[in-house]
Amino acid sequence: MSDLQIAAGNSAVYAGRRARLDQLMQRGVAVVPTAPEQARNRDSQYPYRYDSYFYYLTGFPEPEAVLVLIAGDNGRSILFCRDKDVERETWDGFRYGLERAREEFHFDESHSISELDALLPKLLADQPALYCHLGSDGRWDERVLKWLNSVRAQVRTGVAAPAAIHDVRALLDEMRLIKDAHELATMRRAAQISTDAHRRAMRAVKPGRAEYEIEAELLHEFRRRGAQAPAYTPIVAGGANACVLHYVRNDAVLNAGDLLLVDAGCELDGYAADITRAYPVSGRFTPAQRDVYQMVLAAQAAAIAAVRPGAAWNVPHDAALRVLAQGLIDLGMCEGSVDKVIEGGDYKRFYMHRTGHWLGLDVHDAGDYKRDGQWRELKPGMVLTAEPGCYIRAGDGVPQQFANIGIRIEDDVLVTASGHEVLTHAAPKTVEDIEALMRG
Ligand SMILES: [Mn+2]
Repeated sequence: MSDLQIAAGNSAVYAGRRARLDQLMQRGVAVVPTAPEQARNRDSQYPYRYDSYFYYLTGFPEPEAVLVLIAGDNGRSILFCRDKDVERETWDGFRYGLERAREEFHFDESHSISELDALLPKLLADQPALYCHLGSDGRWDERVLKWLNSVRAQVRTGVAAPAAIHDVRALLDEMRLIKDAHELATMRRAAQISTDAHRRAMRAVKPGRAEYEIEAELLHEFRRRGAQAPAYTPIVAGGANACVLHYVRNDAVLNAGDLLLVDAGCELDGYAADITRAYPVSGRFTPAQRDVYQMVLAAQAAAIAAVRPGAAWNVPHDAALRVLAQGLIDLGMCEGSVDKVIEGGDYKRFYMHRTGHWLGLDVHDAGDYKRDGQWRELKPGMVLTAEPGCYIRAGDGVPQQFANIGIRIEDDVLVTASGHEVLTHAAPKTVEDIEALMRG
């Protein structure tokens, strides 16, 4: 399908989300801009990526666009976007233009983006509330304040300015937290492409290859299958590099006997997959690598088993942590009881991050983890990662056979009515499955 067909086919989904936001706002105006284009250097731009909130409500992929949603009396959805421009389209490609954008994306009105500053004060007049987001882009904040001041300047003519300003993200975060059928279908496809990319990477690994060669295999599979980009910079980390949590240089040579940690997922139609696997460069785990690996795998199994409706957010993390603490004691890297290792924080030398995050349009997706000071409850339709790890640096005074073992095992887990579904199960993760794939 072409981009045009995809957009047209799904516009009812986006219109439905706008209607839900309408209901949540009841009365007032929401203003949601897409992301600006970003210069890379001189005449080069970074590949364009729309704003996730804007895209969630519109499906509209072009830069220089703003959604204005009026709830309540005279409610309607308005898109401000770029005009048709034959000259620019010759250089940069197709633009929807006002008419076509309105029709295909089911808006009630469309206006040129060049009219935004002139029209916004009129649209805000006599509205009780403005829903927008402030505080992430200073120039945007300034524009919003100008519109508000321009309405306030007309107060003596009988026009009322919005009395309340709300963060529209608070409403949208809650909506985005529960994935709808369209989102889940997209995330399943993103997961499938990404698991296949990991299988491809596993088959390509051998001593003497460079980390970037493995990265190339991942990117090749993402793109070959129609994913637009990696959802984040892939981490391809051999040996000691795996103990650097955000290692992205990916330029070292893979050595026989080392482990390779690969954290990579694609972005498909806006949605991320996020998968980590660790496997031996030579195709077989050493006994020490296997011991640590089995510990992390057991911790991940405990975390995944704890994902079910009604469980608090921290329950999977705590479950993984208990398994890791016991494992570190058994391997002689921590001392004392499980409770002592956890309460004293001794495990943090080897496990310094948490066990997961929300996943969706953003890799670290929208949504609070606590409400009123309490970890929030999991509900069907939420998607989170389960990603315990263990990172043993050579300088940590550990037995030699454990030095430079860095392992993280990460899957994407959907909360279902009866428990959970692992969206990324097709990427091998048992010792036997990994070694068998690498042999083949
Ligand atoms: Mn992750």
